[in-house]
Amino acid sequence: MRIHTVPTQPIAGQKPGTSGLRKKTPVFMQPHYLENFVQAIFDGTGGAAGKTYVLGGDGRYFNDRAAQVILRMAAANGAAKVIVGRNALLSTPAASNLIRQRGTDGGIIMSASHNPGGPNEDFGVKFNGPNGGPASETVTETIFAVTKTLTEYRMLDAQDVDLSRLGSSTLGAMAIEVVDPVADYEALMASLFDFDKLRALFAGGFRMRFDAMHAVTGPYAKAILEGTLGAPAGTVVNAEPSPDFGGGHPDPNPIWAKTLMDTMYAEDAPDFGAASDGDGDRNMIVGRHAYVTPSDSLAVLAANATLVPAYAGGLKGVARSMPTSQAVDRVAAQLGIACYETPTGWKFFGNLLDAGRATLCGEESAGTGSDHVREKDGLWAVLFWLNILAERKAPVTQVMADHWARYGRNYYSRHDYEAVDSAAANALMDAVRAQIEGLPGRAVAGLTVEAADEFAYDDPVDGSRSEGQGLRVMFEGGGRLVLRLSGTGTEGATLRVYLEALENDPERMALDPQLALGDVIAAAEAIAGIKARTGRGGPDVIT
Ligand code: VG1
Ligand code: CO
Repeated sequence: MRIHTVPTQPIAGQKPGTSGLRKKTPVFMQPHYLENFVQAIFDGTGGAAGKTYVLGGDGRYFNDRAAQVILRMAAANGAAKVIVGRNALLSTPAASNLIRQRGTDGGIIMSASHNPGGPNEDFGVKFNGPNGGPASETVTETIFAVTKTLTEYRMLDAQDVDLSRLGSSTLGAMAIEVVDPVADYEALMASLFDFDKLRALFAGGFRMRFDAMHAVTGPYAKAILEGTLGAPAGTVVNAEPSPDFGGGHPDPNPIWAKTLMDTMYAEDAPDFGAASDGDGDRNMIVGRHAYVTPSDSLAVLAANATLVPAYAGGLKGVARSMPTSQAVDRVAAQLGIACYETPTGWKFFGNLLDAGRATLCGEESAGTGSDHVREKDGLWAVLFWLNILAERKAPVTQVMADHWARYGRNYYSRHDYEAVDSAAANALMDAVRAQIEGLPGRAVAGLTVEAADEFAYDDPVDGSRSEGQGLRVMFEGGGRLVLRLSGTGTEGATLRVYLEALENDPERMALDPQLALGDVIAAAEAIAGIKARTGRGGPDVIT
């Protein structure tokens, strides 16, 4: 088998966003596109020689082909070994776990997460470091810098590797081990949660629906919920991963998981509903007639953590991304533990988890996780909730009502304006940025601005600073408006408007969130002129 050195040229725009490099699939399939980026990953991290990696993806269109290319390139770059999920499948949290369990030098995850998949949809590649977490900003910037000067990449001349069979083989001088994608992950879950209690819960007639959205979590959820825990067959729906996610949008929110919402709000709704995204790191939690916002979910997990074996000794601290609601802050305050506020994206939690400063982390975008891996973890969050429900023997509505009665309620919603003209979106952000300094003290739509700034984060562990992480306006009384542009989209710009209002009146805990947020929504419009600047009548997605 020969190693070719293939001449190439830098390709513009290979700058990873919030979570890896994401582009339209045809862009990724262009000659040299994937190859350039993979070579930049190797070169930007000290070379692949002698290293061991984990490789897997969410099964979207081009996953299988990209895996073969990455394996041939790893071999040509002198990697010692690659551990691959069968059929090149691994959920993001399972990949993170394998990197850690096997002590590898990192891993490459092929996924565009919640973005749709298919020949004309999205593809993505992400590099995770030896701690199992997404590469830090510094590493990401180094990789990007390499893409701008690359002149060649290395490729082994070889046949495809059979990834459908478990076991060891070689590719040139490199070892390949094809592993069951579920086994190690399931063992990890069994070590964290009380599986006997969960089995007893299902044996007692507890009814659940898990919507895998035709994405990678299907096999995991089937094996664990229906297999090990004895939930009835049919509990997990849309469980077969498909290259285009059944033509859907594998984003677990009330819009894209509408069929699950309909089921959970029907007369004969099951006790508990959940969904996960393309690569299995996000989760949606719905009780019978009760959607739980991701921000509230994080707060509930923190408040009830000691009911779960893995966290029975208490939490070291919690962390949330800046736009995530402050519900978890109130829990942390009562528990007397630290609460960190980080920029959007899981890469910012890695240092806090590694340093033992935080145990639980979460994002408003339906990501929750803990120090068991270095990624957010959809099915883990679902099992966490089940463990809490099994202990408390109360429905989700009751758990939420108790929570709000004790901590108050942070009404919360995110309004997304998708595929907006990039220039218009940037102009909107510039216009708000220009007002920031003058906002404090001003009255807007019946609210008074207490403070306003552009969020910057100083990492308390390595001292690095990340600027330009979102514009925020804090109102008197605990309300908040945050504006930022998405870093995961592949078409135009996506404007995210995050809205929060704090309610402490026990009589006002069951309002429609959009109504409870009326003033903040009006203030957002008054400050940012969203309708006029985007040319849209309203948001495309409301979570
Ligand atoms: C979005 C979410 C962010 C999340 C990121 C990756 O980023 O807002 O919270 O970490 O996706 O999630 P952005 O830049 O589009 O707002 V996933 O499940 O795509 O790995
Ligand atoms: Co994801």
